[in-house]
Amino acid sequence: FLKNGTTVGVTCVPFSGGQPKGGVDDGPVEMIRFGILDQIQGMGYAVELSDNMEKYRSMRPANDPPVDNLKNPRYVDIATRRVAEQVQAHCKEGRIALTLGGDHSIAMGTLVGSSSVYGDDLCVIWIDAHADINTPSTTESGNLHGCPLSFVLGLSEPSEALSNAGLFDWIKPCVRKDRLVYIGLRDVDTGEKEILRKHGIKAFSMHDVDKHGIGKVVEMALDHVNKDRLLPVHMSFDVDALDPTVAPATGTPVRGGLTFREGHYICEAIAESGCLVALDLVEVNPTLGDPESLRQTVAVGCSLVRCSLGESLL
Ligand code: Z70
Ligand code: MN
Ligand code: MN
Ligand code: MN
Repeated sequence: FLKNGTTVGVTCVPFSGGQPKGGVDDGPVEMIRFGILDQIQGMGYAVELSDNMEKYRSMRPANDPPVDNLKNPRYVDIATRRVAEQVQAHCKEGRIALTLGGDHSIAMGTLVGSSSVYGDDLCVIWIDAHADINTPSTTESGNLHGCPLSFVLGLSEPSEALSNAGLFDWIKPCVRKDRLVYIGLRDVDTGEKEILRKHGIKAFSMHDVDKHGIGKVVEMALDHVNKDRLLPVHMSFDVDALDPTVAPATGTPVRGGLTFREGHYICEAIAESGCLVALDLVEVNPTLGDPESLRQTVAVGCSLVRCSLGESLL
């Protein structure tokens, strides 16, 4: 696992348009304030930061009514398109693309960006309490952070309304459904369960973590998408995968999540595989809860990033 000579390409996305709660747009700046960039450099990596993160805030259109029940569709479209460009630029240069969110809708952009460079080989490991695979027709909330995977997998034909508005037409199916695997699920919508079943998408829920232990689950997850450990891996880590006692400052905490060690174990095992090419760390919301919850959640987010980059490997 070579750190010297490897560059981490960091994209900060202060964006909350994929869900209703403000504050998640302050996730990146809080992680930077906590020292994440210096910490990565201290591990022996070079750090290259995408320019002008504040531009994301100014991209919100003045008028953005729902399309097909989807909320803030124009804002999510334009912001995630920029994320895709920034992540693509890092991957093209052979950097590990680290994206700090922001809500999970930004993964539409990160996955379009990484897959544009790694193509069909790309494996996606999605760590989350939620499946985030609603289509524009199955979503009940209309929040796009619950939908990114359906777009990149190409699970639904673009509706007439979305096509007419010219939205998300730049997202082509770019992730293979047999190269996607979940860990941590425990709050999956009925429509999403049908989608997972219909498409045979592999998911390890908290039940599986209890049953097999995290070591076995991560091994089975990697075996499913990346048997020989030779393919590039994009890990998308939603902090709400962790138990709310571990990561309280997030928009939709769900009880019964990953422990501190289980979350870190996943990151360490991915680092150990040597396959990581892209990492998203999303849904840290520093405005939810008391100052100690905030500090704890930001700290754990930074710690997961460092472990994914190999900090705890001897
Ligand atoms: C629900 C929806 C979701 C995160 C909530 C919830 C999705 N399935 N994702 N919090 N991070 O609205 O589609
Ligand atoms: Mn999520
Ligand atoms: Mn989630
Ligand atoms: Mn368009």
